[in-house]
Amino acid sequence: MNADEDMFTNEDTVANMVKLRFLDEPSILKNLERRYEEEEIYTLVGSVLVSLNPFQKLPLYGDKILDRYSQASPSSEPEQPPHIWGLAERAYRSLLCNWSDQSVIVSGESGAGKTEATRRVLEYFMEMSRRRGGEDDFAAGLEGKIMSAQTILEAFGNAKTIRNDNSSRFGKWIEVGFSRAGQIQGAVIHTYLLEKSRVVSLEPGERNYHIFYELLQCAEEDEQLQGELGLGQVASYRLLNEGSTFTRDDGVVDSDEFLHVREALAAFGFSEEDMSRIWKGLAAVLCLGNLQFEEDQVQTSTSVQDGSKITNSDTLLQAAGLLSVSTEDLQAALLFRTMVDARSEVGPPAPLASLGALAAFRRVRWLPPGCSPLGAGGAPRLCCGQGSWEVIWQESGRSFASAAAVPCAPAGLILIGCSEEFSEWRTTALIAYKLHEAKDARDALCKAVYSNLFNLLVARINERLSSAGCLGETNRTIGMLDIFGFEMLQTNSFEQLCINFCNERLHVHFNEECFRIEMEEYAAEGIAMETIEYNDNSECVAMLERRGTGVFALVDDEIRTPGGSDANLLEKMFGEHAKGAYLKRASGREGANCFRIQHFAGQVLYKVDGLMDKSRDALHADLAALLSRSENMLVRASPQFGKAEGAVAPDCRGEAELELRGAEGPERRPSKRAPQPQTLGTQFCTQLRALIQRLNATQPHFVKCLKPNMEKKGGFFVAEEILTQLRYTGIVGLCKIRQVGYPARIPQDEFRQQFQCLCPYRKGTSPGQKGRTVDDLLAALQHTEDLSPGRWLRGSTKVFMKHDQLDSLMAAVLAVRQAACVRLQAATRGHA
Ligand code: AD9
Ligand code: MG
Repeated sequence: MNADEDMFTNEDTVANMVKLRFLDEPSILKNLERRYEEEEIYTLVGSVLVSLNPFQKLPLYGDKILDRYSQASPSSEPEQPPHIWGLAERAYRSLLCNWSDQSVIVSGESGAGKTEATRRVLEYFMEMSRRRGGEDDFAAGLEGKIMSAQTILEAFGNAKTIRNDNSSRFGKWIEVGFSRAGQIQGAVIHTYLLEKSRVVSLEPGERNYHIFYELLQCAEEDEQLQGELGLGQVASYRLLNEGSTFTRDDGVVDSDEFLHVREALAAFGFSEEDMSRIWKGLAAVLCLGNLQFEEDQVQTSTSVQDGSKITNSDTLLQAAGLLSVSTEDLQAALLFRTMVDARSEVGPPAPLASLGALAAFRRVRWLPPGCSPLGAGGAPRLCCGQGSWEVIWQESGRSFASAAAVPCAPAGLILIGCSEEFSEWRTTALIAYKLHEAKDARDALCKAVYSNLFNLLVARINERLSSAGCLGETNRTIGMLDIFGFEMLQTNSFEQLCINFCNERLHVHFNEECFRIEMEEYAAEGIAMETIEYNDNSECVAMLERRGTGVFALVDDEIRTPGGSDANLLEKMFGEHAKGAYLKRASGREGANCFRIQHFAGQVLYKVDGLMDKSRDALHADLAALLSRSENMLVRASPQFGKAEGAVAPDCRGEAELELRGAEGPERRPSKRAPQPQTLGTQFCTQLRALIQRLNATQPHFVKCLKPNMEKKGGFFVAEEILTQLRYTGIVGLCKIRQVGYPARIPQDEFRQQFQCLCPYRKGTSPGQKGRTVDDLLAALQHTEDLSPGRWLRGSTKVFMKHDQLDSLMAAVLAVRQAACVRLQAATRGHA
């Protein structure tokens, strides 16, 4: 009976599942379940670490345990039980020994333990850095700051959901730079797709972002803060009470956490004043969320329209105060939008008077000193750019753009595409928002303020964590990816499409690493292996991301199409992809507005409604302009912080294009006009491509987190739940390829050195004799039955073996050495 069989029949467990004799689903499940019962939450499949959430504190992470992993030599490593720190050590050692970039890729569903695992890995690197750091204050400061960054990101980017009390509502990739001495030199954090919709709507049992509750709980006991912000009870805010859940169940006290956030912000150089601006921004969001509207007939300078009005003017006043904008401006931006009327034909009014009036209206200098509107070069022109209006003028036959953008759209006449004679004019009109539009504008403003704040915090964190060149040529990096797991909800929309696309793409990367590379290695060694079937999902990824015809490209295309609609988009998708295997029409029962995608992890039904709006992620120019006029610099946050999220993207592309047509090749001084806003879908695809490119340039270390039960209960293992996750995380497939394959690979020279002691030499030859080939040795080892048929293969440069074959050879070597030792001792005694 071999060792594995022994383990299996003794109802023992194996720490590395490739050693299981039967690698079928029941055996994998049983192994994991038994280990879970024994509080062994970590198990390996080859080098991939499987981590089961214990939902309880286990004595797995003390200093002594860390020492065990940090001091383990590569040869003693297999004796250490699998552990997240074992994986961290492998990445760290690889970085230092091979001097190459590494990545730790953590995946799993919500609440499976990804963020905890990432935290442990970071903790390990920081400890290693500290141990090698001596008196280096800079590095010591960085280590503390990396932890502070986690505190800030979790407060602003995590929330209680049904599935996890501390659910990360954004994806993150943290890249840490190390010196040759193994010390941390800096870090950069990239964030992906903060869930903005949470700011304005909550499911039952869920909370908004932690920071709101932390702030409110602290303000209750802090008179000064209360006085500044004038906050009420948690339950009095619509944005917080929709989920009817106000507390966390995981024992974390919101007011304590607030103090940690303050300390962490201070560590990143936020002054008391800055913090006060942040709290005001948050209080403003809460206040805005409480604004109430009702239908109303409204009068503009040109017409009477069906619009709406705000019914709680005291809240409006408070919100404007907290946002540091004028009450009139806020009210106007929430009730009206300015529209350029492309069809109007208005004759040229007196140019000087009109331009002068516009300038006065906006109280900004819209021409640079010394340049008059009617200067020798020609006349100025107003253009709609990213949330603001700018002036283009000509001087000596050359075009220039204004250095300072004019921050608001004037209601009235706008001069566009003008020639020297001022012959082209368009009018703008104020359009009143209908009731639901006004509510949408309010919610859009809440989301924009919050996501701007989040992006700004990430930007500041990165500014302080990364020093020049910290991730550059002289250092190497370890990146850690903690990203949202696959989602299959009752109603799936744009967010799920992005999340599932991301998982689909990462699964391709995992497949490539584990399967294709494995097969390629056999091929390169001239070994014919039976093709191993695996769930290759790269076609599904191509269908989603292909330029021009991919699902995301079709969404963009429909957004750009005048009169584009959800229904048209659906037809475009079916026209392009329904003949393939991955996108199908939903059945009539499921709804005509739905489509299905066959993801690697299962079929998901998506609703097309709102897909375009969510990807467009537009904040109307008037609202963007309102924020840009705030006196609170954190609310005013530059759109550049919004790049990742497309935060301030004016809904005026058509108008901007129209108006820019006349501005041929203006030379910018400096250029202030931002490029055309990208859709959120395109931004995400670009980000993901960059991430994959980065991952491809690293040596990966995978952690697959599993959630043993949905009740978040300690010690409770639900086999069906685990089985589903085993399938879609690719663990079952991975086990199979490992079992079919030959995981131990030893270069031939090394093999000869290691194992030639096992073979008797022919008379007249010496052990070191060069003439002995690996084939001679292999033949001899077969003869002595140290090598068993079917447990090994000879490649062109390596010898491939099953794990049990390697184990038995190693055991034989050990026995030979021990025997030699005994002989030596006996001989020494004989001499004496
Ligand atoms: V989400 O996709 O962000 O919603 P994660 O990140 O996968 O999710 P998280 O790491 O937040 O899950 O873990 C959820 C909870 O499980 C934690 O708050 C802990 O209470 C618990 N957990 C996870 N891992 C461990 C562990 N190794 N030991 C003890 C753990 N508790
Ligand atoms: Mg998380």
